[in-house]
Amino acid sequence: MKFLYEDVNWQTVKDALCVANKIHVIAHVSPDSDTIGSQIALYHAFTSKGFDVVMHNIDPVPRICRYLQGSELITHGEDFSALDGCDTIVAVDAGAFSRLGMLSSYVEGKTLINIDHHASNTLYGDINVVDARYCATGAMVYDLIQSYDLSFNEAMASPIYAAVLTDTASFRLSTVTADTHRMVANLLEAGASTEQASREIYQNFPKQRFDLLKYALDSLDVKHHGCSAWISVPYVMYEKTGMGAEDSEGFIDYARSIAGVCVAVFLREESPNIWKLSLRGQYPYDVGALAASLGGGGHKYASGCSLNGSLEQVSTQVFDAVSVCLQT
Ligand SMILES: [Mn+2]
Repeated sequence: MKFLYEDVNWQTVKDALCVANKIHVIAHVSPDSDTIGSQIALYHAFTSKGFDVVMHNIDPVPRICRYLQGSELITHGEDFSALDGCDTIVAVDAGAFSRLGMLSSYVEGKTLINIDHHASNTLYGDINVVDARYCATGAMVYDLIQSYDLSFNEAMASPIYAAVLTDTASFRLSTVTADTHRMVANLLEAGASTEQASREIYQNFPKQRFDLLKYALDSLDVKHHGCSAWISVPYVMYEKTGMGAEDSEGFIDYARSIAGVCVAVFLREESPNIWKLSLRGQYPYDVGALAASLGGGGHKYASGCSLNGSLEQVSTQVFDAVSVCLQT
């Protein structure tokens, strides 16, 4: 095996990168390990090709990614002025332009390359390589790096491993194939650190995260005769515990793991009356379509969107949408 997917055409991307003066690799807002891992792996690959590369995001690198070599080089914030010389932007794991958090004026006159595995991707780039067969954007980066005939080193392998590990919920999702495991074998041979990944990603939580989890589990409720499970955490709890969005990562898995549940719902109040809805579906229930009906997007069995209102208002709205989903 070489490529995960042989039929993906990386040539247009490579042609654009070849003529680039300076490349800006950007991750999505509220970054996760897939977007950051992809960003860092590309950074190392591009630098080894002799390209001039910078990494800049709107939001800071989450705690669980800070062990990755190169994460310290990622700058963040709304000020893009330091990126003046960049003429090519590579966006990783962002399903829509708005997910990058950058102004369209910044992009004007530059070549925007969109590399992503969300089925709902809006193809906002000048060049789009979007393929929902991939279990993670990190796996796409794996194929792109291979197309350069570069050999993987630890600096490239570890971030891709972290991306794939987390986006497959530790290799538990249906997106995982035999080739996924062959890729992981290659990454381990290249020096990807699995022990450090386990420790930093799954065994390094602040105690306050469990205060938040206790609250979340207290809110756990089943509806639709046991077919849907719900967890919600209001903004005030994030304030009280000092925790952020990344600290409730994985809470939805408790809802999903209940026997008989087909749709899991997690409502997180991002700021007063602004709720981030996360959804997980079980075959054949398409929560990607469900999220799209509420103005969001994502994958078939993992998706999300933003909703405004009180918990009661958004819950009613989501309840109705889940009812439709369960009937189809
Ligand atoms: Mn992803």
